[in-house]
Amino acid sequence: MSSQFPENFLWGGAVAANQVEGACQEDGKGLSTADVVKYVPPEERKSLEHILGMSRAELSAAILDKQEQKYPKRRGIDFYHRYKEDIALFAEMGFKVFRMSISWPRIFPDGEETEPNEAGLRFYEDVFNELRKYNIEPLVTLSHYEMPVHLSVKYNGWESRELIGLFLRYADTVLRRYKDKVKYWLTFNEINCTIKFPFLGAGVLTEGRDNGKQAAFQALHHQFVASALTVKRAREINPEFRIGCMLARKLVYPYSCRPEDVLKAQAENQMAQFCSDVQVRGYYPSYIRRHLQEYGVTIEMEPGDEAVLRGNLADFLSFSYYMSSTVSTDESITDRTEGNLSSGLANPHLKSSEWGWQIDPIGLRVVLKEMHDRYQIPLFVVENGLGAADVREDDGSIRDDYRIEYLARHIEQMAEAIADGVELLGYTSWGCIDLISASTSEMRKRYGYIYVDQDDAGSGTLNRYRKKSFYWYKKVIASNGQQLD
Ligand code: BGP
Repeated sequence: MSSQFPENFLWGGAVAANQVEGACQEDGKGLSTADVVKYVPPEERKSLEHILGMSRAELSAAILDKQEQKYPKRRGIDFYHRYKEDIALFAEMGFKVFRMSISWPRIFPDGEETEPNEAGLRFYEDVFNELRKYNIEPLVTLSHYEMPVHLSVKYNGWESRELIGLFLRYADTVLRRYKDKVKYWLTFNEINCTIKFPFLGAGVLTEGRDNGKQAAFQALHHQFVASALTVKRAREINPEFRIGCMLARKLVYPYSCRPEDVLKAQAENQMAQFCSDVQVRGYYPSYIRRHLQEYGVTIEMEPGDEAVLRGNLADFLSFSYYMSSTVSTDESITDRTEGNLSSGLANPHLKSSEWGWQIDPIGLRVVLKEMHDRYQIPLFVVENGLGAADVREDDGSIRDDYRIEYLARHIEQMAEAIADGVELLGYTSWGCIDLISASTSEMRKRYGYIYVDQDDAGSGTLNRYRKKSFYWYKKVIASNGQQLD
């Protein structure tokens, strides 16, 4: 049977600067909003809001805190110094594409400088040159939860409109500097997460506000405008650029066929869809008005914002997909499930990962078909993976058969979606090398094809080891998605 995947399908893996680089303030880099997020031991993890929320007092203390080991994202996995070794391993698997992000404060430490930090620019130039050596295409996220923390302190992050101009200064600088080295760009990682986690997504503190959602949606609007203006600027710099928007695509099913459950699931799914509507269609969909009313939110727009959104649409739509969940209006159903920056009611038909994320490969096909039907533009799966507590055996092997099973089933469903008519550009599985978890800042939750010898406290040699899935993914890529088992 011939592969469903097109010959030029971009197989690869994904990371984010704040979860891998380390070198937190080396070579001129400024502190990012990721560098002030503390590790929270499992017994203290009340909720994601608790882990990812931030008060002014916590923020001020963290900025001054020199006890680096409390902040795992300050050390990452030392990719900053080991990127050549890591890229050689990606090349050994046969990667065609590598998704990474640029850390804004490595280029503009406080975010307000008029001149960029040359050492920061040089680092990413070296990384792109290393990727080019192996014909690996960079897929670069401009903002992946790592903005200059100074902008959060001074402006309350993206709630202030000043951020648009400052972001464009940063985006323009890197788009021009790397215009001959990078073709594929993403603006904001999981832009819809700003709604629920405004500090993570937009450096916004909502402490003491009677309506935190007002600040979150206003910040999101500024990000939409900045994203559209970045698309505009990019096309002026290099018409060959392909600029995508990026969503956390959380698929929510109705718990039952009761119409009330169907309606509730539709409303939940609309909150992700709203962000792709704005960036792919170019306007706020009418259904969002009722959601905003219910939140008591009034978005302030400047004259010209709507024209900017309408006139600068994304070239492709990328998204993260890990799991699905369900909702119900029946209060008696209490069995809950966790998820990627989300939670919901557990689906009795699905198994869960150790972290409680429900494994649903068919759900990936559902969202691919839904989004392709809605937008008729190319799609890109830029995050998908299984977080698990991998163990290195005495013989040095890491037998992550469970990850192979998870990935193989999801790749199978991508092939089905392509057969259903979906135009899919590529697949960068999340955490192609073990890294610091975004939500919990732990190392124990591993995603990689490559094991990194480091624990939650930062102890370990940082040595890299190939897992069983490393050799499996190499065969998947070599067979263009045909050899999955
Ligand atoms: C997404 C982020 C990634 C990645 C992923 C896995 O929200 O874009 O940075 O971390 O989630 O989540 P976690 O690391 O919390 O398991």
